[in-house]
Amino acid sequence: MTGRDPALDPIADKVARNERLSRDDALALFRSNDLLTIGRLADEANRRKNGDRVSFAANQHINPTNVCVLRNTCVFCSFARMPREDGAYTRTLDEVFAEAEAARDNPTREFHIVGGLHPKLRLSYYLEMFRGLAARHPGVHIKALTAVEVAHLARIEGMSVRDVLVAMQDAGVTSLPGGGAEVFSPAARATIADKKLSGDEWLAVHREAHRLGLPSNCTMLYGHVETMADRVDHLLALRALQDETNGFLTYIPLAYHPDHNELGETLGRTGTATSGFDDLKNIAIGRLVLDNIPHVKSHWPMVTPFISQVALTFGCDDLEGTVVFERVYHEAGAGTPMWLSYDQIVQLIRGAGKQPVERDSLYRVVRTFEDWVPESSGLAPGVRSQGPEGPTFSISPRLRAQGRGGRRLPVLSAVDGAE
Ligand code: V47
Repeated sequence: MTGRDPALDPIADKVARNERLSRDDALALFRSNDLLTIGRLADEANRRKNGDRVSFAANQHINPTNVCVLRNTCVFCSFARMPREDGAYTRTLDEVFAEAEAARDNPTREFHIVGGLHPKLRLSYYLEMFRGLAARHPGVHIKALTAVEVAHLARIEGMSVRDVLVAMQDAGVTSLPGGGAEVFSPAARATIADKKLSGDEWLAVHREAHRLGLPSNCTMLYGHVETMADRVDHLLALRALQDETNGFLTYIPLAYHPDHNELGETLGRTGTATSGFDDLKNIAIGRLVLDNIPHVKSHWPMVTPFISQVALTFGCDDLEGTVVFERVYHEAGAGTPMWLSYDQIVQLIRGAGKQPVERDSLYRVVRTFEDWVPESSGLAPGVRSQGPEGPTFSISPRLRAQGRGGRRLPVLSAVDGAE
């Protein structure tokens, strides 16, 4: 239905009383098209936690390799390559350190490091990378390795997940990114992420990290083959772990991009994107259901800076940062910029009538902007007007979406991802 949805009335009462929403409430929200009510309720819940503040980090994404043992089976990803496939790359440590030089003499506070599951790169490569980055950029947090990368390293090293996390922490990692949390339901996973971590395994890595005092982010990939019930169960699993550990900092809904991957071709969705309507719903419902996670982040490279700006009145209080060069979604067809300048982000937040707050990886305040006037150049001191250039900062998308020679992808018949 469209227009005002009476099914949301009891949920509005619960939000007003600051009461936890049930599974049925969450389903009713996903099934409703009353976007303005959903957004208003999420805005109410967000204001209670975060007021008018909207945070962002000046960050730089680094993807050390795109070679991935899941290239043939993880059918929604466009980033992975076989070792000898066109476009495959693995950076030497010196190349990573050279790329990280883009963080010098500007406000960068976070390296966001994720990549493929390389069959041969050992834990020592990553530990040396973290130590080298920490020594060269002592003011920059290292947010590194998704749960699936941590589990892969544990497997090839014959170590426990806990010991890998302890080694990462000793080498300077201060938090974990939220990726690799593909919808947890076995049915969706059978289609999109054969052989990848199960939901329970993903949660177990984050549980272990939280116990060690390493906070992390959590995500949900949406807009592919998942059902509304899958979305709800995914959010409830994140909420349950947060009740147990309180280690999640922020929740980030990840909008599926269908270009140059097998799933996108099979679904006939190449060249499309999730709808702005669904992007805003996912932000808002995430805010409403995840009542125990302090922040909800909108990832502008996936949903556009415009939707991210609107999301700030739909329950979102955190924006992905400067990024400096985004590969994962741009390989999958995202038409957004590869980076935004610090000033563009501040202006985006101000343009929504909110108070920008620059934060570090752990959500500690770095800077507020009460007296801030953009320089005549439009840029704050130390902020580049251009993104970095050179071969490291360019992308050539895959030539072949398919990883598996001619086998048919078991796409579910009961797809209500777009309902
Ligand atoms: O794990 C892969 C997703 C994730 C596609 O913690 C795709 O602050 C959409 O971890 N379409 C990696 N999504 C990114 C990630 C992340 C991103 C932003 C912020 C944070 C954070 C973490 O990207 C993967 C996977 O879930 N992904 N392929 C695709 N075609």
